[in-house]
Amino acid sequence: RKATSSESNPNHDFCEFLEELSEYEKNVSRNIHKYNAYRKAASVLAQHPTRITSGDEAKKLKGIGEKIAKKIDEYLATGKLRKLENIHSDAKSMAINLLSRVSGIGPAKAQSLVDDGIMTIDDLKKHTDKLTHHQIIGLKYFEDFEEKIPRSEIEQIEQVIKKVLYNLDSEYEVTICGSYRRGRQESGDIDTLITHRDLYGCRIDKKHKSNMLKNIVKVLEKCELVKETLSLGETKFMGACQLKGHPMRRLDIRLIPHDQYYCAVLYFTGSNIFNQNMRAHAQEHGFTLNEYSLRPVGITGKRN
Ligand code: DCP
Ligand code: MG
Ligand code: MN
Repeated sequence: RKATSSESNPNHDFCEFLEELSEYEKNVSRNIHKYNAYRKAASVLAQHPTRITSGDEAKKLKGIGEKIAKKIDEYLATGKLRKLENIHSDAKSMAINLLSRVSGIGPAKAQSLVDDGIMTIDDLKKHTDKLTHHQIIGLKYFEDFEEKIPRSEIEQIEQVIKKVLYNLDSEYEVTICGSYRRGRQESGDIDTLITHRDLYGCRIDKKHKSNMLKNIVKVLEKCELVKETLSLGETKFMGACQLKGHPMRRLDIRLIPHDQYYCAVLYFTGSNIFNQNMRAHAQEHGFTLNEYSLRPVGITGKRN
């Protein structure tokens, strides 16, 4: 699970309810401001070295205001939150949360399915006519995709991808980013970045580029690593891969121009909150940082 819910975090129970509230705001209320506020508070508490013993103490931390402080007091006094209790008893919001866990189903789609009376995964299996190809595959491997991927398995997959690609062309470069590159023992998916020396910003010949990722996917299918395609464009592949005897795993591949590669590696390594902080830090020094480049403010970055 998330770093904030780890046992070594003395405030993990607060973090857990804040994360649950943030998921509720994102998926049910669709209030992105509250979602961000709860996530920020959870991240601040996760980094706090000692157990918080009152709302007032929590309020001294940056990112925790009156409302969250009150929730901490309520939780400390009663061991639960009325708001969460109400959420739990709300079957519709439960169903939206459940259906949003299917790869390809976002909160709006989940809402419309629930409005049509679809409340469970089994219901959904009877209504695949309402789903896109991505969503159908997400449903087919619902249980597999929920399982975390052990680091050792990603290491094996990394070896396969590197062997196959370097064999195809020694000028490819491959980096697995995301939580794996942050050193986590388990990951939700495999975030693969690939570049090639010929793939250089605006100079890239369009035809060459448009076939490159499709060819990569083709060879990864041929070696029986890639088993499903959710979506495939010129620069982005979303799909599923599987090692013999293991669950199906979510695999993302992005093809990146060589001159943008290291900013992309940085961005796709995350975490999300680290990226936000790093962008703010760059801004304070008069730079704009994004997934394409790091530049003095006022000069645009994306070129292709
Ligand atoms: N990212 C980001 N902002 C987003 C989406 C992604 O900054 N809105 C970056 C940071 C993430 C990275 O991309 O760490 C990969 O995204 P994932 O959703 O795959 O997240 P993680 O790899 O960090 O976690 P998980 O183990 O759940 O895949
Ligand atoms: Mg990931
Ligand atoms: Mn990912």
